[in-house]
Amino acid sequence: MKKVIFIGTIGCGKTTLSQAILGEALEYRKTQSVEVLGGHILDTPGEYLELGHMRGALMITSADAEVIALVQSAVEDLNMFPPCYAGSYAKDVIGIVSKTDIATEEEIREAEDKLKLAGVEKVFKCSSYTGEGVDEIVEYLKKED
Ligand SMILES: Nc1nc2c(ncn2[C@@H]2O[C@H](COP(=O)(O)OP(=O)(O)OP(=O)(O)O)[C@@H](O)[C@H]2O)c(=O)[nH]1
Ligand SMILES: [Mg+2]
Repeated sequence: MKKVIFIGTIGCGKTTLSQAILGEALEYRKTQSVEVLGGHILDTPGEYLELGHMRGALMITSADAEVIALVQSAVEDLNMFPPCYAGSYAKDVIGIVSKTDIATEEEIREAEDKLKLAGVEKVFKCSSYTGEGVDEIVEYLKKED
């Protein structure tokens, strides 16, 4: 499976999605620093995106990943991804809308728009709670170029 790095705001669901992808029990654990989960997922703390001065750390950490995944919660208005942010990574950048189980269609569309403005190539929509959309992400990560 390709190495992926999850980038998104505090509480957008990166760690929970990592657990869902790895087939682990979903349990809340605040991410304090960059963690490697299951050998191929780089999970980052939301602070790295939200605090401007930590963004450089995301760039450096992403050097180890083959796929950059920008995660946007469908139930959060905040958009922390600058326009064309994806272009600053010279890699595959995908978007993931999380928490679709508690969002309206419109909220999901708005989250998708935020990711598209950030310049992602492809958007996945998922819920770690129901598992909806998680397999598609796994398939993408398994696919060889
Ligand atoms: N309803 C719903 N809640 C979710 C989903 N994914 C995560 N959550 C909840 O959102 C909260 C934050 O999830 P985390 O996975 O810890 O978020 P994170 O992005 O890792 O946050 P940081 O580690 O602080 O950067 C937790 O209470 C989760 O249970 C989901 O798909 N649906
Ligand atoms: Mg986390």
